[in-house]
Amino acid sequence: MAAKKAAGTAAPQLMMPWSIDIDLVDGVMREPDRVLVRRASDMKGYYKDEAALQRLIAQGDPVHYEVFEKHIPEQPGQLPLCISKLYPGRVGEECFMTKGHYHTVSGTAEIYLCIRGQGYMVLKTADSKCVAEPMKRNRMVYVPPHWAHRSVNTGAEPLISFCVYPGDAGHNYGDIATEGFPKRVFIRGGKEVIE
Ligand code: PAN
Ligand code: ZN
Repeated sequence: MAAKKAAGTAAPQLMMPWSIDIDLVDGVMREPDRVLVRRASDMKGYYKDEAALQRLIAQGDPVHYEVFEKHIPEQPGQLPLCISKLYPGRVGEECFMTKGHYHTVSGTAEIYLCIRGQGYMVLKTADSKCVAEPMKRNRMVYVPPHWAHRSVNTGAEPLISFCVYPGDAGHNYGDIATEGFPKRVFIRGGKEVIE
């Protein structure tokens, strides 16, 4: 017997299954619905050497990273996914990095599967525990609940990851913009320095 619907109540919209091509060698999502682009000028206040960042902006304001996304509703039960592509480069001696964020629903985790490049995922808690997990092709970083996370590119090619997180996670950039991360990643004399 068909269930009775209350008068005037619309049936919830059923999402249809779908699929896309993701090139796991080059780290390219074929048909993104949205591409978020962050340039040097979007990164004011994030790097240690603000004067070096200003010079970079004046010299052409290069793209720091791009995020390729499918449209997936930000609702509990959904699994938004993206390709995060962080370009190589330095601001002074500091390696290009993403802004980093906690999730708005802080108790939500995330999976980062690194497809290309090399670098670190720098993670921190509100009480300033800080860990740098290496990222390289075929390495998966598990971001547990309550850890802010930022990727850092120490190499010469883009650092590309496939990311999946809960639909209700959200992005809280404000707290990291205020707190910063206790550790930064530099290249000095050809060597990686985390301090
Ligand atoms: C990723 C990040 C992406 C860009 O999809 O959003 O790498 O980094 P920022 O958001 O810190 O600028 C993710 O962690 N989503 O939750
Ligand atoms: Zn995240």
